[in-house]
Amino acid sequence: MHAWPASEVPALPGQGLPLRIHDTATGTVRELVPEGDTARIYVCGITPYDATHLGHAATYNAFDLAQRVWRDAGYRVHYVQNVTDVDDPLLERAVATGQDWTKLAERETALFREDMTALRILPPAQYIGAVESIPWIVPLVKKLLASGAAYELDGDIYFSIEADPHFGEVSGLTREQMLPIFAERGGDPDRPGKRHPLDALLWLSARPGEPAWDTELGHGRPGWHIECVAIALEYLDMGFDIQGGGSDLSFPHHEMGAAHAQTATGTHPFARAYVHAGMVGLDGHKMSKSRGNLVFVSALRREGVDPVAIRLALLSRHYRSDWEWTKEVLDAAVERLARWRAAVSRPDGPSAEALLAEVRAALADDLNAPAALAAVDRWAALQATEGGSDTGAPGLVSRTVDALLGVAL
Ligand code: 5CA
Ligand code: ZN
Repeated sequence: MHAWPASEVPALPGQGLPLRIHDTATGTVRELVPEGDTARIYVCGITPYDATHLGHAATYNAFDLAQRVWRDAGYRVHYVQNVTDVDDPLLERAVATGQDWTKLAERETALFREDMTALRILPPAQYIGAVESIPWIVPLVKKLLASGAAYELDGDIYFSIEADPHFGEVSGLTREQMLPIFAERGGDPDRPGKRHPLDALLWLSARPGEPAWDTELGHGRPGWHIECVAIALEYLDMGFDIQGGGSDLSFPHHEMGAAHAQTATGTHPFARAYVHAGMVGLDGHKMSKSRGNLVFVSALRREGVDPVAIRLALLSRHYRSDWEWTKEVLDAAVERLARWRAAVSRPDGPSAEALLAEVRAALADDLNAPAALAAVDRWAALQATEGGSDTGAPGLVSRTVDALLGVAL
């Protein structure tokens, strides 16, 4: 399916720094140098049964920063994202609201594209639906079956976690710690007949009233984890740089995905780093479609909130921390945006070369956006109090925040 239009990224003088980023698998922040001239990144996309909320937006904002840092450091970026356009929550919502599941998915995906465009999140080169990926999923599952890493249970097909000696390395969880999380996040640990309670579905045989496809695996639909594996392998291959998403995906989704891919290809690792954004909450709970405590990007836009201010609000929190969306967070961003716009609207100002270096250093250091905002705040304060005579400075500040933070002044 098609992605969304890219906003232009202005060129900056000099070159950015190598990206250091936190990898969940090692628990460390380390330099991640792409092999060759292209960084490869896969970020898990939405399940389109409801509109984009600020938690989703915060996660895509984080990976957008990684993309911008790499581009500034002289790399091309090959970015791939999926849309889980067939899965339990989508089908359940369609039934509950009496809608056609394809129409629901199409409508919410279209809204997501609009939100991403408004927030100036750079689009993926390939934006691929689960349904589109079925032709790549089938041979992968066949391969896993042939090697004994997958098995049938009443027409469904499961992945055997024991097939991957690296299983557990992404999340670092013990089997005991995994079990309750697996049950909470779509797994079925108690189903009788499984070889191991943590084994995950690769393929579901057709359920009454649910969509299904005729394939060599039978009449059915794909499981969730294998969808992202098939898409990532199709476009990025093994050993790509970043597998990204929110921290709720580290287990089981990214753990299972890595295990499926490593077992199917016989190589390791699936991704060189597993990068996870913190959870955005509202009223003391993680924002989630199932809980319903949501603030939608589209609703804020409809209320007339400048999307640039929404983006600045997201940038004001470090991507790895869990944080609460409040009116104060948005108000502070609106105020900051006005301050910055006033500062760059003057014909001259204090030199901005140091600011560019500071923003580059902050973002290269595990995408520290709050530190980057603080650096711009300092320049704006100096502009307001002392001003300066550098006629190139306001333009350079505008280009810096545009190229590196996606903020249009
Ligand atoms: N389609 C799958 C991934 S393959 C999925 O998790 N979809 S989702 O719509 O539930 O979430 C889309 C992305 O937003 C995921 O990366 C998820 O980790 C992230 N996300 C969901 N809720 C939040 C939240 N409250 N805060 C931050 N990120 C979130
Ligand atoms: Zn995914």
